[in-house]
Amino acid sequence: MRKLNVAMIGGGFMGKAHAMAYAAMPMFFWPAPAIPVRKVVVDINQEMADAARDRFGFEESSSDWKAVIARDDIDLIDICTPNNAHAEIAIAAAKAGKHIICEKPLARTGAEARTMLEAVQGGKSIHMVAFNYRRTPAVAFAKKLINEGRIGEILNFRGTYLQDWSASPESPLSWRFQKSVAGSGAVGDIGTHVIDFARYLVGEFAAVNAMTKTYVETRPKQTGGVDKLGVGGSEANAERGPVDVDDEMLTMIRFENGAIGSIEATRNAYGRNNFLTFEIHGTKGSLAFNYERRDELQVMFADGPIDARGYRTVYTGAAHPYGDGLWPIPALGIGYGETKIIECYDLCKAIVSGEQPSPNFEDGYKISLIADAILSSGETGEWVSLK
Ligand code: SOE
Repeated sequence: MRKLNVAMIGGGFMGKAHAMAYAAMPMFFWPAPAIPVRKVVVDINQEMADAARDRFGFEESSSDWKAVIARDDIDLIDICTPNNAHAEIAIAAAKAGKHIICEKPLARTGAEARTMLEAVQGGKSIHMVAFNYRRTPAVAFAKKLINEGRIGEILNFRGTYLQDWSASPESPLSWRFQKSVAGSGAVGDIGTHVIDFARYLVGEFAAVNAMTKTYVETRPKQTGGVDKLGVGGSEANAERGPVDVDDEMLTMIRFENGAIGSIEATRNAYGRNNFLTFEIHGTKGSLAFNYERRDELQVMFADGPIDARGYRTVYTGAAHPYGDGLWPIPALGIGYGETKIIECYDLCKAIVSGEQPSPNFEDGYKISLIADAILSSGETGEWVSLK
């Protein structure tokens, strides 16, 4: 069986998720398309790289990503760094002919994403952007029902991504609140996950009209280099620094196929945790999904009996997408880890087959353009066309 030597750059929250997926993927999907080998983990801080090696089961650690990319024995570069490092690493990896998986969003802006897309065009790299939530079996099942025409023509998409880890003004000023590092706030960090859903399930965006808002203008400076999500990552009475990204976005959408829709995203919604949802209305039925109940897809088919009209719950299991590799009984439980394991499976399949997976850098670029359009419309209040 083919082996793929992985170099993972960044050993934080995402590094943990990806390392776990490399180890677990062949346990779920067998025969595996390839066996990922956790070869080397990179962090600019050598001590953190050593700790990540031991914790995440890599053979080696390094603080020099350029030297790692230059190695002949590495097949796949996995970019789990903050957003400002994505482009430089991905472009170098593409030049070296490596396959690439890059955490989302692909880049800070559409222009930056374009440089990454151009770097892989015409080359031999397989490339993927880690919008993992579309790989939740219930979401892939929604896609299947839509493709089969089971809810007819799509009229409307209503999506949200609501979290509350930054609702407190005491939640520290991590890189996620700094435009120079993150590119944007809620728009890029979580709004892009819903944009990915909308493009995957409905189609291309024609135009957006948005509102954006920053609620918390300063935050206490973070202690330590590791990403902190929520209160507790700063010293008491720490000096405060400016936030220069959005806390909330709300956008209307016109799709190219005539459907309309909306997306709301914020990390300031007290009481919401990973409230990543969509509801889609079609001419023959409707679908609704909430990641906080990710084993379930709500389905409504309009040709059912009139006196039993309403949503019903389908629990995903062996009969649904990826069901042959996951757990044998519906509702045993799909988690964040499973979405990353499935992502790893699809990436390895793509590398072995030579066919680009989705979402790839072209999708990541288009999503970045939509994010730019939302931010620009948020400033002017005008519709922004994506044609
Ligand atoms: C923080 O909002 C975050 O970690 C996002 O960056 C991830 O993409 C999301 O999956 C979980 O929340």
